Amino acid sequence: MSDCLFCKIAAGEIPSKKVYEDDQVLAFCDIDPQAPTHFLVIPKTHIGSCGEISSENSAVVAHAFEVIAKVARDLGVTDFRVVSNCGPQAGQSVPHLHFHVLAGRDMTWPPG
Ligand code: DGP
Repeated sequence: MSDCLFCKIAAGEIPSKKVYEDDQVLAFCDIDPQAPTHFLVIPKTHIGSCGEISSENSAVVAHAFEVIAKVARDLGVTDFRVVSNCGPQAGQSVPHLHFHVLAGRDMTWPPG
């Protein structure tokens, strides 16, 4: 999508601090970190949110979770939280599927 912020980051049109990249996904540091480690993993293809995951596109979602585990291992992180906000009421501000990965501090439950 031409007007999507994360599509532009995936395409390299907007700079980001990358922690991992391959042909399917990009992982990069969140601009407003909520924990000592806070990166986002996005599919390079546009999927609006978790609500748009289907059998047609779920392979990239599975791959994103492999990448989450790999990046966590590479960073030496063993305890972490994965969050995906779906829709504005749930706190989604960027309408391109992304998984927050947060680590390095105690987490509370339930999330606010
Ligand atoms: P959410 O609110 O769940 O849709 O998460 C969107 C996240 O994206 C939020 O934590 C801040 C981050 N973010 C927004 N704009 C940018 C940007 O231009 N660069 C980076 N690195 N992160 C961004």
